[in-house]
Amino acid sequence: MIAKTTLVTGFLGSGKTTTLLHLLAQKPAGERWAILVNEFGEIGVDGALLAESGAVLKEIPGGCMCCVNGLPMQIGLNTLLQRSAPDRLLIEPTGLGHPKQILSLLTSPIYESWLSLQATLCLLDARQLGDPRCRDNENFRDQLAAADIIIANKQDRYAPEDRALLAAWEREYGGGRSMIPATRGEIDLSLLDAPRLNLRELPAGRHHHRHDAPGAGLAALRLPGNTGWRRALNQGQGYHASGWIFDGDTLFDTVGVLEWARLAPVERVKGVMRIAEGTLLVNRQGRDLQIETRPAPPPDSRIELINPAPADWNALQSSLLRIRLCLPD
Ligand SMILES: Nc1nc2c(ncn2[C@@H]2O[C@H](COP(=O)(O)OP(=O)(O)OP(=O)(O)O)[C@@H](O)[C@H]2O)c(=O)[nH]1
Ligand SMILES: [Mg+2]
Repeated sequence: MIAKTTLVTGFLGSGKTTTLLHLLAQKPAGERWAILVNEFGEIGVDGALLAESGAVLKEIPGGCMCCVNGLPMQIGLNTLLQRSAPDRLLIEPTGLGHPKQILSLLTSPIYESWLSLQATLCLLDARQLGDPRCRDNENFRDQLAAADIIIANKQDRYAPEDRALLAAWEREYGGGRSMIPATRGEIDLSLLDAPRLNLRELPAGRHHHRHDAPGAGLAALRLPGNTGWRRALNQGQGYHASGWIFDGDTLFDTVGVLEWARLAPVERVKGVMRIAEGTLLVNRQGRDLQIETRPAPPPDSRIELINPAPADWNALQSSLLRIRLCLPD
């Protein structure tokens, strides 16, 4: 069985997971789908969002991107292909990663009899074209350069100037590729069968850290004692992340979590938290905060913050700990 494989790229918060959820909701009964997801942060939240989507899921923990895109990605891919023999495989790499390594992995001869790579779909929030931190980011640019089809997502949020930026980008860099407008990642399933046409050679992504530099790469911190939670820090690609994971018994104050997520002085917040009513999902990109509740409680609570500059993680942690309702014994 050869898995039809689609790489869904796009910068941080552009709507990759939302798009996967939309595609999964259209999965024909009887087909077996698998998802491989890799996040920048060590405390994966996208996996929890995709967990009940009806596909076999494999998460690659965050960490240093040049390392994660190598062996861990390959091991995750092999496990998925061998154990679940999917009809279709969808891959969401981190929004802060460079597409070159994952594309060379997927097109390497060892996978020829396992998967057939279809068009790469790149999610673009056109508002990011007006933000120099995105526009000048090599990974942002190369994700777009490597795409076969660009999904101009979040159309509901565009101002006229964002549309103008998008049109200018398309004129200069589009190269005749399809640009599909979308809201909430609502794209047609047939895009998964579009062929891969863009075979341009990308420059290799630069490594943005040295492995021997203090504090570089992943630094997971297990706190002493039976505290029922732990924190993991990560940095690389010009971004910093801090994530917290709490055991399933820890209950959070709903309003407290919403305020914390709204006010945290960071670019990106993603969380799946246990509240008295079940599960609270929080997802913030810039100032856009989306929330959702589900009646079933999550197996654990996890929340991740990502920012271009380091934030005061300890202060954020103290306020997060204060909004727990039940403290474990
Ligand atoms: N208003 C609006 N919000 C959207 C749209 N698509 C996605 N979002 C929201 O944007 C936020 C980020 O979406 P995700 O799907 O998590 O983005 P992502 O690219 O997977 O993010 P990372 O994995 O962190 O890079 C979420 O709060 C989504 O609900 C859209 O079309 N319009
Ligand atoms: Mg995602």
